[in-house]
Amino acid sequence: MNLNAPLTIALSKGRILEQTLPLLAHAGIAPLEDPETSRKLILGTSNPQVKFVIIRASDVPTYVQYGAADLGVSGKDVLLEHGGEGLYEPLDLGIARCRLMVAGLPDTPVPTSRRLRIATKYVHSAERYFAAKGQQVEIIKLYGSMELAPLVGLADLIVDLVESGNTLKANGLVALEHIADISSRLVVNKASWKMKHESVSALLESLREAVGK
Ligand code: PRT
Ligand code: MG
Repeated sequence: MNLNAPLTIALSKGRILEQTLPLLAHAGIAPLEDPETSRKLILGTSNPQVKFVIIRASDVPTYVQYGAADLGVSGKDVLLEHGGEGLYEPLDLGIARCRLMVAGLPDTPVPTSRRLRIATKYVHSAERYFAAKGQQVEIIKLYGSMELAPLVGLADLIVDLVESGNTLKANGLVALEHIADISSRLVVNKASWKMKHESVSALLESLREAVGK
């Protein structure tokens, strides 16, 4: 692919990188080093106009919002928390699919003397979900291992991502309510969309083809 402007793409290690690389390969873009093992945070690619920045999944929208990357790949769960300011979200890549769910121990009693406690990394999504149901809850922000919270009495319920359900099952928890279907999206900085439109749309069209829609 001939690009007339340089493009920086923000990606995170793990399942997003793994599942995005085949799509980028369709556009003739392959990293010059293995991003999973390299310690470099900026990687060149087979297209001299394209480089990758390798960052935390939850930081991708921020890099793209501020134009430190022109494009990125981000889970819808992360975008819902970020709010999507300064970004376009032109393509659902259909990868890293899972569901955002409410989960808990089977037969969780509804507390009568206090509000229901919800442990989650997804504070905004959880707040919105329970507010829409008219339910007053107390949100407890955690950064990981949400499944532990109901087991040790930190929270009544959790809001977390569920893929196979194995993590819930291994901890004696059950999925109770479905909040949203999640997949990863291509995000584009709004200024790059305008200023580098030819290059951005060439890449977008190639990815759209790779995704098959
Ligand atoms: O690095 P940082 O902590 O910021 O991000 P991260 O650790 O969340 O990154 P990563 O690579 O784990 O996840 C990146 C994205 O993948 C997420 O933002 C989601 O959009 C998507 N994704 C898809 C998932 C899952 N499936 C998933 N199963 N992210 C996390 N999980 C976890 C989930 O939180 C739970 O602990 O896997 C566990 C459940 O899996 P099952 O199969 O046991 O149900
Ligand atoms: Mg993780």
